[in-house]
Amino acid sequence: MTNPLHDALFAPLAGRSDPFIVGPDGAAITGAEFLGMCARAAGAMAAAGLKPGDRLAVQVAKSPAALALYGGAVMAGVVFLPLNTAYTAQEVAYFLGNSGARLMLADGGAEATLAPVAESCGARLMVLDADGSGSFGAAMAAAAPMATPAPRGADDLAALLYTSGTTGRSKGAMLSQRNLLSNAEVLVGEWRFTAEDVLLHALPIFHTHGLFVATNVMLLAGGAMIFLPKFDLDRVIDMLPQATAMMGVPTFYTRLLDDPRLTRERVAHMRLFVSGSAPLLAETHTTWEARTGHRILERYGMTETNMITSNPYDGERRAGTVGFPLPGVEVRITDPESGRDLPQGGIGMIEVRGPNVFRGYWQMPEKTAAELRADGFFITGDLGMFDAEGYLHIVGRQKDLIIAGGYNIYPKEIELALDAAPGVKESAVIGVPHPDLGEAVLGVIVPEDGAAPDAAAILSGLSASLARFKLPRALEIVPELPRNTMGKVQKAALRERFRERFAG
Ligand code: MCA
Ligand code: AMP
Repeated sequence: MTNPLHDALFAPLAGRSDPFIVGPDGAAITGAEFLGMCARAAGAMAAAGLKPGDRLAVQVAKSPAALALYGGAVMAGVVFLPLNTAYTAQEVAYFLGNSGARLMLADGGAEATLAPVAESCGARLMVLDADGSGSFGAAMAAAAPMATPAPRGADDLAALLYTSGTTGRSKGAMLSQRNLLSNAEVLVGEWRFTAEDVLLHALPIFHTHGLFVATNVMLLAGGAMIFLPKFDLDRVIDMLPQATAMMGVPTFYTRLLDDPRLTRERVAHMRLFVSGSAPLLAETHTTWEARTGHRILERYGMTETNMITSNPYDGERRAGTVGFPLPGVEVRITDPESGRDLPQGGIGMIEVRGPNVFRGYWQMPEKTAAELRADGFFITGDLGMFDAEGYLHIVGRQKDLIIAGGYNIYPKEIELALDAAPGVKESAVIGVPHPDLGEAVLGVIVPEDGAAPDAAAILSGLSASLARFKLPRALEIVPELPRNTMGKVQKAALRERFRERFAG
């Protein structure tokens, strides 16, 4: 037995004396050096007692050393569980408890806060800072590099990525080696990535987009990455002339468009701009083309499915659509009530099947059964339709979800916290248009009789338990929530009423 993900993505680094990762300061790490870092990370994981199949939770700042943890986990056969660095200790406690992770790696600055959380969940806590220091950094330096990767099969788990749910409880999406590798292979081909490419990487590496789509594609293609700690407009503008491709969320593109330094000359040699994770406005697409001469390639994906559809590399990239199903991926549109296939042009539930589709939710068989049909199709919760030329249009979401700057925010979780706040009788949380983030979170609260809730105090109370990006950008106080005859809150009416709340 081999280890397919290691063999396809990481093993080829051994022969590379050219840069694989270039930092913002120009410091380069060759492919072979990066592989060495991965092998030492794998060695340190084994030395810490991790066995194949164990979960490793990681909440560390983006850095080459942090990325090497992913490679190390693949090599050691350990299931990689990356966490948003914005998550609070309370949120982390849920992920550790639910996943049963044996080891958690954190930034030094978070050690004191996370130590009791890790202890109560039975996980060991070690530190890896962005410069490679900390107790795990020391363990990596001391470890014997893992010489032979742990044997793994295509169906073995490579990663556990938590995605929130409509009930407010996060679910761990189990991603196998096959899920990740099949998608990387398809994307390299569809988007024509080669060893000549240099990807400007400014996405976080705790989500599918930055971790798997961007990194796996570059590993498989044998190219290089300019690796920025985060999306920093000045740095991105500076680095664009050295890259051939960039992958981003729509906010990257709107922020760049707002800057006069984005010119046709600056991106003249770029080969490809990819957008995903949230809807790219058709207006952004056309304005980008007018300013730069490039047509952004929009694609569609999900944590549970990796990438599903893509606009074509050759051929028309149609604004406002997410293109065609990727090779090997089946997409059907069904009636949300009956589950029956709809004829072409009908608007319904987007369902997906293929080697890219995950293996279910970690220890949640009922939730898996509710979203993954017996015939293998996954129910995305997105509503869409195919046009006459076969382009998929996403027209809405059946799931109650807000996407702000590419981060998913589930209203239920915030409503539960708001409902528990002093002076609040009930609440509704909605997403409304936002010029920078696409959508932003707005809380609508009904006060208890005679109460005058203090919005600032409520929001500061919420920040103890919820990551900052989930916090409502504003709270609106209303005497009552609009409800239909069944008593269900009419969020569409609220969204309409407050649609200008963050305008311009
Ligand atoms: C930061 N903040 C946010 C967001 N990001 N609030 C709402 N939504 C956000 N996305 C808040 C911070 O908490 C902070 O609040 C303030 O904004 C500024 O923080 P800062 O770190 O400076 O933020 P930024 O640099 O402006 O970040 C915005 C960003 C970033 C560049 C758009 O969010 C980003 O990189 N997003 C990419 C997300 C992504 O990779 N998604 C892929 C998911 P305060 O001022 O109160 O402290 S994978 C996926 O969806 C599927 C699979 C797919 O198809 O790809
Ligand atoms: P996540 O759960 O973080 O993986 O987010 C997946 C969701 O992001 C999908 O179900 C879609 O609602 C949304 N999404 C991803 N790409 C696009 C896109 N190009 N256009 C519209 N929505 C998108």
